[in-house]
Amino acid sequence: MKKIITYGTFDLFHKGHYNILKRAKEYGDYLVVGVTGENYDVGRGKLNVHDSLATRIENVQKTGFADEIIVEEYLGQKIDDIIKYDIDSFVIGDDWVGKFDHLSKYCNMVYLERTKGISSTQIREETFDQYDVGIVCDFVDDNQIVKEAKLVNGFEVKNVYSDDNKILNEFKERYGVKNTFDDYDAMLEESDIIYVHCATVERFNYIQRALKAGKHVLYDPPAAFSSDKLMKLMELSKENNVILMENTKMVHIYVFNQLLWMAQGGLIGDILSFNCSISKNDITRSNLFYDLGAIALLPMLKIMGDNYDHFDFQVSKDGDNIEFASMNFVYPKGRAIINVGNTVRVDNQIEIIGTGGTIRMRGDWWRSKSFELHTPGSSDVQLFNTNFEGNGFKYLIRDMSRMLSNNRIDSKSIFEEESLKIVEILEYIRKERYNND
Ligand code: C2G
Repeated sequence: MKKIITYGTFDLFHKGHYNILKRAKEYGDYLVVGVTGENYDVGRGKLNVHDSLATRIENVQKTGFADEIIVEEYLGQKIDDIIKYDIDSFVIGDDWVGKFDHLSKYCNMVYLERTKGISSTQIREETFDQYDVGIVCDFVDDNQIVKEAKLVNGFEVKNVYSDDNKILNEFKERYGVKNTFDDYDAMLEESDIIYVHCATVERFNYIQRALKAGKHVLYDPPAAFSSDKLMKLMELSKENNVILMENTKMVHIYVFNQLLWMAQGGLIGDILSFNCSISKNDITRSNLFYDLGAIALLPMLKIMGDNYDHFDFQVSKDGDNIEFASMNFVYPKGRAIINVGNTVRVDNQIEIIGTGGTIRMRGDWWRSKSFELHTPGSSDVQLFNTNFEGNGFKYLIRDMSRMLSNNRIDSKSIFEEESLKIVEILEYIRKERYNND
């Protein structure tokens, strides 16, 4: 009996998929079809898959060509499958030609001609709503959203606004964005979603105008220096029935949810200490302390909650610039220390010490792919990780895209209470600092 295997995502099942399965079956006597699992797709950066795994399997099954359907769950599984199912030939479309030649050590490799004129990508473009994103930006670096948005169904960063023409030209050249605007209202008209990615003091105004124009907004936190202003923006988003979402990539990355699960689920016992450090040396960005502080306070509030008894802080300044700040939160049963360095460098790290273990996230933890779990009495360090390229922006956009397709503006991806608390803390520091000046 000649056994054949083929693989695919089989999203939005179409004639091309049908044809390849038919020909794969005709190639032998017994056909095994591997359908990609959701984690596997996410890991290989394919975030635009629409149908659930169950639907995709069902569609393959309905063709009647598959004798056995399996789920492809990890990189390298193809080799294990060929051996396990005693496969004679591996069949796949010629869009993959040459890519699987290394498998010819294990079985016969067959690339069949792809059906022309149809693809899942094309169906997605025709079927789903398209969202044009416009960026408000006053610096050219750090705009990975342009690349990452392309990986999510229907999202494209098409427009950029700045009041500085030099920035507009450089931006267009570097990221290949279609339209540049020096008139914000004109960009609002041409965009469905606005990403406010500019100096802290300017954000409130741009966000407010976008919400009033009925546009969805993504913004770098903090949106403002006062919780009253943030509340006003939240109300405005509800009145206009549009999304107001913070750019906090971390909470959209899979590995952070694993960490939360462990910490909140008591898997490291009672939490005694939460330490978080963040630094970035960029004197060109004024108020960087508030931006970094906002990023660092979110994991603290998520893990420790907001029921601290009191907090205090110390800042070290160079002129108007906060070069280093240390915030100290005393909780009923533990303590959290947040160190933020601007021109003073601190090692980026999160360390959570519990009665039953310690969790450590090293390096740029806000876009981290891994964390370590140290358990008392064991010299083994368990590593939890996830694989992705880029800085994780695509996961945030994917969550936003889900909210849009489910017609929800009040998703669990939006952390209103935490955002307000963070602005309150930063506002307090800002006021105290000025009072003491
Ligand atoms: N295909 C085809 N004609 C098309 C479109 C797709 O013959 N017009 C074939 C592909 O060549 C592939 C199969 O249909 O053999 C499944 O395609 P996808 O669902 O796009 O799968 P893909 O994401 O390419 O995954 O491990 C996963 C596999 O490597 C392939």
